[in-house]
Amino acid sequence: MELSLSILFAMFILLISPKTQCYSHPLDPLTPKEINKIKLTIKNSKYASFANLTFHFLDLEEPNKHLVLKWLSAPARRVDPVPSRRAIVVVRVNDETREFIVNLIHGSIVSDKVHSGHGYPPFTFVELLRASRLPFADSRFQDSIFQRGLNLSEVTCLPLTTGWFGEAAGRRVVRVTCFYRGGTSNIWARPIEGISLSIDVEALRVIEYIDRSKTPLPKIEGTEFRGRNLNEGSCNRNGTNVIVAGHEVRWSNWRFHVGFDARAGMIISTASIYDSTKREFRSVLYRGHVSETFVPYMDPTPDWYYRTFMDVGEFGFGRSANSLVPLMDCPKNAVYMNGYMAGADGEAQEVPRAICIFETCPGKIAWRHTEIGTPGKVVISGEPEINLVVRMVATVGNYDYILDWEFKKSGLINVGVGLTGVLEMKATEYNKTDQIKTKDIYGTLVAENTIAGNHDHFLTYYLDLDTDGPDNSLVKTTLKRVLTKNPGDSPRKSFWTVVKETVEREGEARFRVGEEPAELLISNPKKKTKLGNVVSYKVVPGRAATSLLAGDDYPQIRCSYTKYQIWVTCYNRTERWAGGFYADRSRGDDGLAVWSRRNREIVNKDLVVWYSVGFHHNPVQEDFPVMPTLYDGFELKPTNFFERNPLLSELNPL
Ligand SMILES: *[C@@H]1O[C@H](CO)[C@@H](O)[C@H](O)[C@H]1NC(C)=O
Ligand SMILES: *[C@@H]1O[C@H](CO)[C@@H](O)[C@H](O)[C@H]1NC(C)=O
Ligand SMILES: *[C@@H]1O[C@H](CO)[C@@H](O)[C@H](O)[C@H]1NC(C)=O
Ligand SMILES: *[C@@H]1O[C@H](CO)[C@@H](O)[C@H](O)[C@H]1NC(C)=O
Ligand SMILES: CC(=O)N[C@H]1CO[C@H](CO)[C@@H](O)[C@@H]1O
Ligand SMILES: [Cu+2]
Repeated sequence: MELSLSILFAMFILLISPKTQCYSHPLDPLTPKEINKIKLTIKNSKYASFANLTFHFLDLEEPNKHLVLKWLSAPARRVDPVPSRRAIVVVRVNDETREFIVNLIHGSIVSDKVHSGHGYPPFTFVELLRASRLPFADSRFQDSIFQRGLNLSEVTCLPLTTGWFGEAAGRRVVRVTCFYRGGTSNIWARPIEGISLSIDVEALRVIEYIDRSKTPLPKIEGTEFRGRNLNEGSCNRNGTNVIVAGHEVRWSNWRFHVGFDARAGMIISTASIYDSTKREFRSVLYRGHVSETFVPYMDPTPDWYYRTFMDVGEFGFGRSANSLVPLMDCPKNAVYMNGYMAGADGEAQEVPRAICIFETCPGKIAWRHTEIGTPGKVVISGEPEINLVVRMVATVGNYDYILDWEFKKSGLINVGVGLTGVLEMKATEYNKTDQIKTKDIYGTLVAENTIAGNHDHFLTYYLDLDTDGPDNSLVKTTLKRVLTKNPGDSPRKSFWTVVKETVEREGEARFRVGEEPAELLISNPKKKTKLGNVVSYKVVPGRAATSLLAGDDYPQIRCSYTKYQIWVTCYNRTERWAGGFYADRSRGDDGLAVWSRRNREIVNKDLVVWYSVGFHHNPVQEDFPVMPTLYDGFELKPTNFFERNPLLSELNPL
């Protein structure tokens, strides 16, 4: 009796499980089980016989936003099935790029089409690994190394993407450049200058071999950067104030979802903040993540001109995510989240501790006041800042990008980028600047025989802000100087006033930071405070940096959006990757600048803000052999969103 009951029970579970299968959030990233199911769905399709099918992109298809918002607002959302669960998959098969949509509930292919436009999907690690090994089997390369008196076993070769420079025909090619370790762990410091190989990653063939010069190898002394001890983070709070349930995070007055995928890396979704006056959560950000990066080097010479990387689209920030090191990358109170993605074979891969979440006490004052105006009394009140940080670190070749989302109880979100790691370096005959005979060395002599090249970094964020609801307008508030007209009226000759203007179309919604004294608000025209001010969030920019390249320079054609730091467009589920979906060898016919050119109306619409954190990097000697972290970022700041300072309110919404 007992036995048969339990068997019945087990059958019951089996029967009901497909139907009641539910996820804790519709934007949850794909699970390893789902990734493997997708792999099987495609491997069992008519492509079963193609042994060389490789997976290049595999991500949750973003569900329709209105369904997600409906699901979120339903009281029974923990048990309701999610609206849909579909994946976008891009493979290379039979010399073609194929795009699939896979229905995860039914395990079926919903659509299957060939990508016929320009550009290619990201490279897989397997392809890059194979390409970087290929030179070692090439006798010309062996000779070049031998002639330089170097040992082949001490050489490391690394594949670089090649960009696009007007060629008509396309091919999936990487350029391989090599370095001499000879005992150092800082391989980037000892480039074997002058050797350049172009490799067709699909045919796995060297299609061009050049050995140009015998520039000396930079010496090993001073290149090592290991040996520092780990220091504990200074903030010793024990993290019990953070609640992480699945991918959802609750902390203080904030609630948001943290996702991960191979391309964007960390993704913040459905962030809302509790308003203790209204006694409800109010939406702030529907989705935010790094959308593309652009890193052009400023060296036009043959082995360097093509270095114009788009790391997110060509490799992927998630694919480059580190397993964070406790106490070095994150303080001891951090909680961790794993990341999952598909390998080249479609099989699920885990990145343990891809994201960390921790409370931090930055030693700043959140607010304070000393009041001596009350007779016989001194009133002092205030509180220290305690914030919540969500972090990941992507290492793309030589560079390490630290990506932080810092949430504050005041409603402010600080999005920070830290650049560290090792510079991209070039060997030279010069040991001192006074030996330099050429007009330009395209960088700085950072060590003997070593030039670190000038370059830019642009990290473009996708920010689907939903200020108190999806329908928003972009309001530009400009500070205008007013001259007092009648000399008799006031001893003052001038003052400034605020002129507000709603931006009507995408064509006018692109801005350079610092060009004029203006602030950009994402306002909800239907929501006002009790006093009548329009509920808004402000985009507070960081340092000003736009691309200085000529508009018709090929890398600039591919990343033309970097001419402006801030863009606002209409929300469109498919418009997420600023440099275009197929970034490798792209030609600028997809992406932010193209979408904006449609000049859609943006008044009282669902809007997306694109913000590029930019750095012009002229390296200095302190950046050698490893760079002290360089920080920048921007803020999203509540602006007449609350009735008053939210720090004074009762916080606990739970
Ligand atoms: C190459 O290896 C040999 C044997 O280990 C060593 O003696 C020699 O110094 C190496 N040459 C260079 C340039 O590192
Ligand atoms: C965390 O810190 C609080 C206050 O210092 C303490 O009461 C609590 O026991 C600590 N919890 C853990 C898990 O260490
Ligand atoms: C640069 O230094 C190397 C040794 O590090 C030496 O062999 C070479 O002669 C020097 N070059 C010049 C131009 O001084
Ligand atoms: C959404 O974006 C895609 C790609 O840019 C475009 O083809 C489509 O027309 C857009 N849809 C709307 C409603 O604008
Ligand atoms: C079945 C098939 O085409 N296999 C090929 C896949 O690619 C590798 C590397 O190019 C070849 O060695 C296999 O023969
Ligand atoms: Cu740099």
